[in-house]
Amino acid sequence: MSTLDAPDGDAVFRKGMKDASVSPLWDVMAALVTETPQPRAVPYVWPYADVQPQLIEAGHRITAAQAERRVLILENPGTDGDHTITDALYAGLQLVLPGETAPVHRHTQSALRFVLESDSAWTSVDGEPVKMQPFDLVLTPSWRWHEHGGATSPTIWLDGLDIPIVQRFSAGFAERDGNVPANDDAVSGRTRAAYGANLKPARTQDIDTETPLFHFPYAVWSKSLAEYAAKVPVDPHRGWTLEFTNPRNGGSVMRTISAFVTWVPPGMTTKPRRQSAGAVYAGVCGVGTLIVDDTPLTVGPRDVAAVPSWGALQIENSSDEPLVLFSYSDRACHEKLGFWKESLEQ
Ligand code: GTQ
Repeated sequence: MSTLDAPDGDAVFRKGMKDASVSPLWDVMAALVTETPQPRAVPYVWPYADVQPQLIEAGHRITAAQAERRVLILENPGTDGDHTITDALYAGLQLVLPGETAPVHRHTQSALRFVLESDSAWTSVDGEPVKMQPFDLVLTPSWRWHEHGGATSPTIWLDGLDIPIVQRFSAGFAERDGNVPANDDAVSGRTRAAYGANLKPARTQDIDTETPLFHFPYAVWSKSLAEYAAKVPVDPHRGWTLEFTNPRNGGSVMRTISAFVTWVPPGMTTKPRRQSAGAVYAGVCGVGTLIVDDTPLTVGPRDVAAVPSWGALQIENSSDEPLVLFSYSDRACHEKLGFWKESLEQ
């Protein structure tokens, strides 16, 4: 008599499998190999007016030095407190107060900062400081030493990191000691002078493919985006969207994270667009609605929203001023791994 013929055969078989650390694919096949992405993350918005006071309260309770980074993580309600805003990305709001320095460290994880409030704060990358102005994009690519300081008023930015991706690969390393190698080249403005005008230093071939530019000032990107909007017909699915690029290869701004700015004119609602990448949006100016499948997310300046993989996204600007949004996504990974898909609907 085979095990399956025994009265309790199935239970015995299942216990045997469990004891042998195997499991039947047929129980989970449909959940593992889905016809379309089934993200755990849900469409969601974090209004700045709700989160900013909690961050200021955190400022009364813990110093930047104690916390290492004083950050409130934006936890997607669908991902069960596992510190993700989409299935593969992390987001947080970081506060630096006058007189504080968030101590120098480096890690495998790539980080971007989208500045929400700042007068005079700086971030330094491998010792080179850049001043952070509202709506500037500042990058800390993988394994670069970085610290933050110089605030003269409470300074707040959106942190976007690939923490869940690095975690899934168990590929994370970090160094926290202060043994930062002296970088004699680290003069403020050096990188912009070298790479900021589609030029680069004439010397041996770059072996590093990571972006050398790590500061994309609002004053520069907003001017380009406005001129683009004035000269090119609007894309029905994307509004006017420009991607930040790595000047070394024209690709995504960091290896794992893509970043964009979007302009939607008054009165426009974009046609539904799905993409396999999960995205995070932050409002810059105007007020609009991200409609994700049937969920409306109202986004004004400094509000942050999650648009999970394969959600049908429409961006509606019912106000009478332009709606400008910053976004970042894991599209860079999808493209490199051959995963990326997009569906433009009517
Ligand atoms: O500023 O280096 O939100 O290392 C999470 C991890 C910020 C940072 C975060 C980090 C940082």
